[in-house]
Amino acid sequence: MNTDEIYMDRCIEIAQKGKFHVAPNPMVGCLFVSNDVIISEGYHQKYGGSHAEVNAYQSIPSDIDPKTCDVYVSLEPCSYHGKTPPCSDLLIKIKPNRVVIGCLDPNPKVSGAGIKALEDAGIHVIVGVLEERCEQLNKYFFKVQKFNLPFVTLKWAQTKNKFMARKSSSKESSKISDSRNDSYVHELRAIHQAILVGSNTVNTDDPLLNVRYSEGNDPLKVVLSPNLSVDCKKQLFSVGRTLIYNKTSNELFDNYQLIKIDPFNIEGILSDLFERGIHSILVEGGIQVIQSFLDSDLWDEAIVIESNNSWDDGQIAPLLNSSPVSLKQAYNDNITIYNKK
Ligand code: AOF
Ligand code: ZN
Repeated sequence: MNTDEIYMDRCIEIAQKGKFHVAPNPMVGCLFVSNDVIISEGYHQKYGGSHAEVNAYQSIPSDIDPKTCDVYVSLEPCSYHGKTPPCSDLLIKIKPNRVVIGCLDPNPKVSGAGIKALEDAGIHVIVGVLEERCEQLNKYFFKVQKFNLPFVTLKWAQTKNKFMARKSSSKESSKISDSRNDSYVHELRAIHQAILVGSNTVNTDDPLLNVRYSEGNDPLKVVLSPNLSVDCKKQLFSVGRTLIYNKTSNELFDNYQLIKIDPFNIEGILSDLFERGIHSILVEGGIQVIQSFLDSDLWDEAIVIESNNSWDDGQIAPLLNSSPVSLKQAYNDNITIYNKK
């Protein structure tokens, strides 16, 4: 890595400290560097709170002139008044030596306008340092800004011989993944704004779908139940809020809401969730629901947790025809991540 990349790598690292609190905003990290020394660091900590550039600027020691600094920031500085004022105005006021940017902000309200404002003010700007990693850091945000649809992560566990669930008549335990990976799964729940399952999963497993083994907030719960066969007495309905997508009814209850989608299809459901401000969804099953996302081609990433034990029979997991982008061993499981394309 060259010097600019080393500093950008640090921006990416500190940006991630905001991962449980900034959604649907992006995670952003920023450094002020002078004479090859990091003078201050800042990251976007909380949705609605000040941006990375402001936080970094505010921690510059009083004996340092920010004009002498190079500013590193993982996302193009914003150029419009949102919940906070434009970071490009702050940087123009400081007029640092250079501004080094990881990637463009895909938000149509910014999208190059932040860079233009800095350049028009005579600031030396460099764009595209560790660009792919900076974009990947905010893959949910990029998907939403470009396509007006939420980012969809499919997640399931399968045995070594590819069974994902027991036969419906079976009384045997259906737990597949190593319990030591529960914190990983719960972190996945916490970094998505919604968690989605089908009515069979609710009726059969009676899951809570909340975050218990990780830091972070509980996602909004979403149940697909085209014929309203879901049992609303199950425990997930006793806490938080749940949306039930179905073919026939719109109705509001204390803890859940029925939402009619006609014709009932994944695209209609995702558009409705997007309209409700949901930008990332973790699909946790079961087989039919995951298969319907695969069939409609409306998914972005699949995370498959494969245990090293086998079952005699069961229901076969979906088959993916994408190549894996990463594979890691975690306790007794292998976790493989696939991208749609
Ligand atoms: C930055 N630095 O740290 C972040 C940026 O409503 P606001 O004011 O919080 O603005 C949100 C938008 O600002 C968000 O959609 C994205 O375009 C940009 N995020 N920009 O310069 C930051 N988090
Ligand atoms: Zn900003």
